[in-house]
Order: sequence, then C-alpha cells, then structure tokens
Amino acid sequence: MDFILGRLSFDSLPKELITQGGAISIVIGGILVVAALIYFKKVGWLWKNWFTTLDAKKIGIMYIAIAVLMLARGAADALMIRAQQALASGDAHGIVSSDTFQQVVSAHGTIMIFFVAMGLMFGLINLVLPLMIGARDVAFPFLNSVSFWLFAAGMILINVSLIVGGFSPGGWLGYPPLTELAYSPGPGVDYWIWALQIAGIGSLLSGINFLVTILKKRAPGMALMKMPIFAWSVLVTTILIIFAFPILTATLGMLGLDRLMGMHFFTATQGGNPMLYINLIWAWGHPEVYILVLPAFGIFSEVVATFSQKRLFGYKTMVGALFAIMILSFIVWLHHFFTMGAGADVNAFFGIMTMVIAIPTGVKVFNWLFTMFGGRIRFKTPMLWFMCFVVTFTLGGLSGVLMAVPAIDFQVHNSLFLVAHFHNVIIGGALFGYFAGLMYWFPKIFGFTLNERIGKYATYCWLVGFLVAFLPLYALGLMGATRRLDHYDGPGWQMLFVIAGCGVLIICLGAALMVLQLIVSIWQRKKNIAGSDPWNGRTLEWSVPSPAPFYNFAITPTVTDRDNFWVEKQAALKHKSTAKLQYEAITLPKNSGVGVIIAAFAFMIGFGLIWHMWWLVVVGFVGVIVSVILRVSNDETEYMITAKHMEQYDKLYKLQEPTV
Ligand SMILES: [Cu+2]
Repeated sequence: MDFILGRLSFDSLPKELITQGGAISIVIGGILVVAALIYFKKVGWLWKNWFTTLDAKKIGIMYIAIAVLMLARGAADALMIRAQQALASGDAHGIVSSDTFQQVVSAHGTIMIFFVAMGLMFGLINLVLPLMIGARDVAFPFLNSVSFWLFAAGMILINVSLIVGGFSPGGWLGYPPLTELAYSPGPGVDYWIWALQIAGIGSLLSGINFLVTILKKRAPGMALMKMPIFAWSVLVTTILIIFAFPILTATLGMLGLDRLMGMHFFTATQGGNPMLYINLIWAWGHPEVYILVLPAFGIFSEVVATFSQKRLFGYKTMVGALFAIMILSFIVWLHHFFTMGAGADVNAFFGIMTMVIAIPTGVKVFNWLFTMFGGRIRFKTPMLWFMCFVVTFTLGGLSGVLMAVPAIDFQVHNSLFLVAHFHNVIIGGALFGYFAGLMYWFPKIFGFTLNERIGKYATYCWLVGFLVAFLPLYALGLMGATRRLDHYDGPGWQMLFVIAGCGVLIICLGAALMVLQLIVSIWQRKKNIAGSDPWNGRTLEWSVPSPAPFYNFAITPTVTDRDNFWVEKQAALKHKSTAKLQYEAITLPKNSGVGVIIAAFAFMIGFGLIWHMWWLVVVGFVGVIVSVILRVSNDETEYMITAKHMEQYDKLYKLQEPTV
C-alpha cells in the first residue's frame, strides 16, 4: 500500500475546524462548478474554446480569472490573520492554533505574490502586448498555453494542500532551517516547493516568450524607441524574469534535495548553511518585486498620457529609468537581512544601492506628474487608480528609503513596520497598477465599458481601507510588534490591530464593489458599447475594433510614431484617406490541448514528490516527454484564413462599431 500511496493516509486530512471548513468549501465549490458545466452542457465548449486556445487574449483572460479567484482566497487568509491578531491579546487565544496561523500567513504571501500579482501581470501582458506592438499573437503561442497551464497546475497544487496534508508554516519564502525536515517533516513545505517549481518554470517560459515577441514581432516601422512605454516595461521585466527565475528554481531544487535525499545545502548542521539559502532566495526575491511593479509603471505611463491628453513627458528618461532599476534590482538583495552581520562595509554598500534605486523610481513619478501638468485631465477610474497610487506608493517608497539605512533597519527588521512597507509598495504599487490596467483595457477586450460610478466608489474604498489597514502596522512595528505574531500581550497593541482589521474590511467592501461593478456593467452592456476608441487613446491597440478581433490586425499596421494611433487620428482629421485596404491571407495557430496535458503530468510529478508516490513521479515525467515529442512531431499546427475571409471578418467587426 505504501508503494501506491506513499505517505498519504487518512491521517493527512485536516483536523482543525477552520481548516476542515476551508477544505469542505473548496471540495463543494469544485463539485458545484463541474456539475453546472455538465448540466448546462458546457464541458465540450469550455475545452474547445478556452482550455485548448492558443489565442493570447483568451489565455490572458484565463490568467486574470485565476488571479481574481486567488485574490479571494488570499483575502480570506488576510481576514483570518487580522481576526486572529485583533483577538489574541493577553489570555485570549483567537480563532486558530499557532501552526495553522503560520500556514495561513505563508499561504497568504505565497498566493498573493505567485498567483495573484503574477497572474494579473501575465494576464494583462497577454491581453495587450501583441495588440500594442502590432502583432497577431505572441512569438510562441503553444508555449504560451503550456506556461499558463503550468501556472494553473501550481495554483491547484497549493489549494489541494488545504484539503489534504496542510501547507508550509515556513513563510512565503521558506527560510531554512525551519523548512528543513528536522523542523517541518510534514508535506506542507513540499507543497510549497513543488507548486512554485512548476509555476516558476511556467513564468520563465513566459518571460522568454514575451522577450522574443517584443524583439521579433513588432509592426514594421516600430523601432525600439517608437515602442509605447508599457512594451518597454514588459521588455525589462522579461529580462529580470530570465535572469532571476533560474535562481529560484535552483534554490528550491536544493531545498527539495535536502528534504528528499537527505542532502545538506541549507541544514543548520552537517556543513549546511541556511544563510546561503537566504542570500539566494533574495537574489531572486528582490528582482521579483520589480518584476511585479515595472509592468504597473508601464500601465500608468499609458493611462496618464491618455487621460491627460498629452504625450508622455520624458520618454527617453522613462526608458533609461527602467534599465537603471533593472540593473540596480540585482545589487540590493542584502537589504532584506542587514541583521545577518556581514559587517558595516557590506551593509553600507547595499544600503546605498537601495537608496540609489529610489532615484529612477522618483524620475518616473515626476515624469507622470509633468505629463499631467498643463494636460486636459479626465478623472476616469483608470486615472483615479493612478492618483491613489501616487499617494500610497510614495508613502511606501519613503518608508523603504528609511529602512535602507542599516541602523534604522536593525530596529524595524522583521517587524510590522516592514510588513506595512511592502504592502504599501505591492498593493499601492503593483496591484493598483493592474487595477488601472484592467479598467483601461477592459472595453478593448470585451467591447463594453465598465460602470464608472461604482468603479469610483470601489477605488475610494480601496484607498481608505488600505490606509486604515496599514498605517497602524507602521506604529505597531515601531512599538516592537514583530511579523507573524499569532498571540501577544503588548500594551495598547490590540486597539491598533482592531483598527487594522477594520481597514481590511473596508478593502473587502472595495473588492465587493468591483464585483458589483462587473455584474452591473454586464447587465448594462448593450447600453455601454465601447467602440474602438472609448478613451481617445494614443497607441495601436485602440486602432482595432472592440472587442479586439481574434486575429488582432486584419492588415499589419505600419508605425511612424510612438503615439501612432494618435498621430493617425490627427492626420485623418486633416484629410480622409481613400486608399483601398489590401487584405491578405493569414495563418493562425490551431487550438491544442497538449498544454493542458503537459501541465497535468507536471501536477502528477509534483503530487508524487510531495507524497513520495515515486511511481506517479515516473508516470508524470514519461507523460511530459511523450506529450512534447507528439507535439513537436505534429506539423499540422496552423490553419489559414483567406484574404476574402479576412475582409469579411474585418467588415463584421467594424460593423459592430457604433459610429463615433
Ligand atoms: Cu528588496
């Protein structure tokens, strides 16, 4: 029996009421979804139109669907953390045990970074990048599908841990020796390792895919210095991914070998070195935070220029700042543990480098403000998110520069001051940026605009909720409250924890209003038809109809300027072109289910390694190899659309357009 099930047994099922509740809700939720699909006969439709798609726009929508689902899971964890810390003062024990609390904190951080932020980022890049550079798709559509499904497989593995086995108590970065076998013998840490390995490989493949897309698939005439800033921010992000993610894969690989094969890379004894792990994980970790925020910076550059109706100020310095941040982000990692005791000289170097990285970031903020200066500003929701960003991100940046001083960091290291800081820059920076992007490009992808009024209320709730939730943590950190406390008896702390809890509830209200906004907008969609250019945009994606056609461009555009669509519109105002459009036949990739199959086998490898079901690991590896061989040996992977068909499709899409 051990050969078949390894260390899996009924004893691996959750024992605590709150985790049993979580497990049951996931199982019932899953059963209901499958039952609904079968009842409404949508299984075939879902497989044919979505699961097997190689269309980057649809893959983007699926990334965002998973990210939103995981945002709900991560928010549930955040509510549990806040409830525990609001209650567990003095003799009170709160709602969960210490071990469960550590698992909830670890799951919250892991899910929010790897499956919410990364999901929204890859989702938006898939939706917009090809359209913005004048391409029909990414460079490797099939690889794009594989990347997405590896991301999905990692996400499922993380959530399966809630049903059987439990999650890691080691924090979102799994510091040894706590994550070594001696201190965490259960499957929790293995879930964390192998789920991130699988999703991480997907991320690396996406990075390569988007880099090649930008370098090889730009429309004729779009020289690099004629590319919109969002495309530049993606270019720099892909370079960061390609150089940083292999560090993560290697580090998690070594920790996995310690746990599976009794090696001693990071053990506290027998020659292992836990600090080596911490250096390696942050050599990936700090570039990672810029991988998350740079695309958000790119989104803000597009949003601010469009809603100020002005060319982006300081285009060249914006590009320069992106590259400065890229290089510097690889030489600041030690600021995460000045307390390691590497010595004043080493700390001084990393402290100064960290302060220096604030300069190119500041250049960006000022360029956005100078773009607004003298502009005709419209405060639509995307622009409102930018305004919130300026407040929260600047606050986060300032507290970051403060902690770049080793002497100050010694006081607040691993305290709630630090927790407030990184939520400030990740929620206030990356997440607010993605929300701005979703509001901005939603009409292009779905063909109708979102309800502005509810959208505005949601934005205000997020901003107020954010400040109420995290400003108290700055104070608590200075009062000595350290991170991951499941119980405390500090004087005057409880009130601040309760206020922070109220803040999270206001944020949840903001999130609920966004859901309401979507439902009401779908309801009113016939009334809110977007048209191809709902915001009076500047870049290429606004030149195609809304929703964007499955082939993106019927005829590949020729680019003369970085605000090409704006320039074309101005020219069209002067004289209407009478040129007849020359349609040509095009080829597009056929849908394929091999991406799903490869990810399913990858899931088997991960699940087998976690539960020591070695046969399952072998089946998984053989399955992945056979699927790849079958795919590469299949040469019928594309289908053609004739010029006549293209003309008809294009007319159809254009016919949908309301006359502006
Ligand atoms: Cu850092």
